[in-house]
Amino acid sequence: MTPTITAFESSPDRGRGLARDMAVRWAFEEVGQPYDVRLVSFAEMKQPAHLALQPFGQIPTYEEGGFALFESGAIVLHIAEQHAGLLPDDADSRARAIAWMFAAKSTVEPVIVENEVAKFLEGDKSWSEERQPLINGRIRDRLRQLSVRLGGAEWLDGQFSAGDLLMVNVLRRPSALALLGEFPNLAGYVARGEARPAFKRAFDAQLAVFTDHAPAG
Ligand code: GTB
Repeated sequence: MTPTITAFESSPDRGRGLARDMAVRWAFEEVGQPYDVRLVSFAEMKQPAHLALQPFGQIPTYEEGGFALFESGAIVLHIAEQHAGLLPDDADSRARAIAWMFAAKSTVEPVIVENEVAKFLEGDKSWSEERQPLINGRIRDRLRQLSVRLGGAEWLDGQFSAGDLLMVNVLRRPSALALLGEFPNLAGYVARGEARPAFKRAFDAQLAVFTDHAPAG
C-alpha cells in the first residue's frame, strides 16, 4: 500500500522546502518508495480528524493502511527501517546513524528554531535586539562543533544516511544558512546533500504544490 503523508496546502515558505514534510519526501525519494500527499489547510490541521493523527495539529503525518505516525524524525526513521538505503546494515554503524538523526533534531534544530521564534514571535519585544547576539552565538557554537566533527569528510559517519538527511535538512533553514559562510565544510556538506537526485525530486515535488496552487497572474 502506498503511504500518504500530509503537507501544507499553502506553505508559508512558498516552496523553498523549509516545512518539515521536506525531510519525509526526501527520505521516500532516497529509498525509491512512492508516496501520496494529502494537502491540509491550517484550519484542517486543528480539526479532530487531523489531531487524531498529529496531537499538536501539525504536518507532516504518515499513514499506511491502519498505521499512522507523526513527528518528521520518527517518520524518516520508519521509512529508513522499512527500506534499504538510509541506514547501514552493521548494527554499530546503524546506531551511530540514528544518533546523528537525534543530534539533528534535538541538538542542532532547537538553537535554529529559537532564532525563528525570536524573529517571528518576539521581534517586537523591547529586549529582542539585545538577545539576538546570544541566539546567534548559540547557533554558531553548534555549527562550529559540527564543523569540527565533519572535518574533511563527505558525510557525518561513512556513507550518506538518514542522519545526514536530517542534518542537511536542518542546516538548510535560513538561520543556519546565514552563518554557513563561516564554515565552508558545512556549506559544502549542505551543497552535497542538495545535489543528490533524491533531494531534487523531493524539492521539486513540494515546489509543485506551491506553483500548481499559485493564484493566476
Ligand atoms: N516536531 C515536529 C516534526 O518534526 O514533525 C514539528 C512539526 C512542525 O513544526 N510542523 C509545522 C506545522 O505544522 C510545519 S514545519 N506548523 C503549523 C502549526 O504548528 O500550527 C515548520 C515550518 C513552517 C513553515 C516554514 N516556512 O514557511 O519557512 C518553515 C518551517
